[in-house]
Amino acid sequence: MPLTAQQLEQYFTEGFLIVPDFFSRGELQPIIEEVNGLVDSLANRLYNAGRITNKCEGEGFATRLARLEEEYPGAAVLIHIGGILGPALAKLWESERLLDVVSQMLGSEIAGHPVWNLRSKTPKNPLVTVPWHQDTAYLAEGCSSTFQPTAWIPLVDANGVNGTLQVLRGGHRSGQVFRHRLENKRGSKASWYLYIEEEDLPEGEVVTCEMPLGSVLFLNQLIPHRSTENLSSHIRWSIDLRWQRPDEPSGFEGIKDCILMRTEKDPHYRPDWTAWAHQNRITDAFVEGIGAPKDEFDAMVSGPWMERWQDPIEQ
Ligand SMILES: O=C(O)CCC(=O)C(=O)O
Repeated sequence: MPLTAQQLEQYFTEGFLIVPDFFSRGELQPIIEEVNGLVDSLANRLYNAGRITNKCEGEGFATRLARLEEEYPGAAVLIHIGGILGPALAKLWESERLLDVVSQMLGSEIAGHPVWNLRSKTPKNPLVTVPWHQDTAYLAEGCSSTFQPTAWIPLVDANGVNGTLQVLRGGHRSGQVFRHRLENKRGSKASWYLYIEEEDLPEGEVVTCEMPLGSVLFLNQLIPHRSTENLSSHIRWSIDLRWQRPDEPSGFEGIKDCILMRTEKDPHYRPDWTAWAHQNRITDAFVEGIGAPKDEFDAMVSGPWMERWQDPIEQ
């Protein structure tokens, strides 16, 4: 199901594109089961370590992690930073369906970018409400002109109530990286997110992306976007995946490499996920220097953007 010329044009001019019914529920089900396995494993590890007394086994995909979060604040962040790519998600990432669309954007040579996320947006949890940012700001300076399309894929119906994405229509067009600040400097919020002040955002219409299960939102690396608060009583699960041309700067050099996914040199080429899928970009790379988590249940995140956006005035 390639994009139409009109969809591609919309993606390039507006910086985003919503494609409804891109995946069937059945195609996403193996990922949902994989996520259930991750949550179960976390519950068991927290229980065995004496951090929780209730594994919340009676709850399902939509609620279990939220109950665990009540037992152990930070559980949702631990799922986010778990970092191990499961086989079902790897299969989706390298699927013909996605790569055919990405090749319409990037051409024949395609690599997966090391920044991917499984997001468990638990209800009324400010630590999973992501403020206005451009994805490129989280990478090293100098790679903002590397074209890095993202696919944001909800694993539930995502909407204005449970905290879907909002994008600033056409906000990528100037090619500029706007000034970002570290949110953990903004009072008491112990988050690792970057944010753009409203006054630093370009003019543009804010679009709230209504995303029924099965739809995919394609984003440009420069489009300002955010996710709103989850006001519902269930978890808004989603994944975000990124690609680029393999020979361009990734902004993640020295931390984790891109993984080649498609090349015209070998039409039968398939990525070998063995080592890559087990290299956790968040924890492994920061064991030295920037500050590794103190123990496996420490829910703090570090990354290269923390250095990049230090504000000298606030030191
Ligand atoms: O899923 C979310 O809540 C935020 C996603 C996001 O901002 C991103 O993928 O860059």
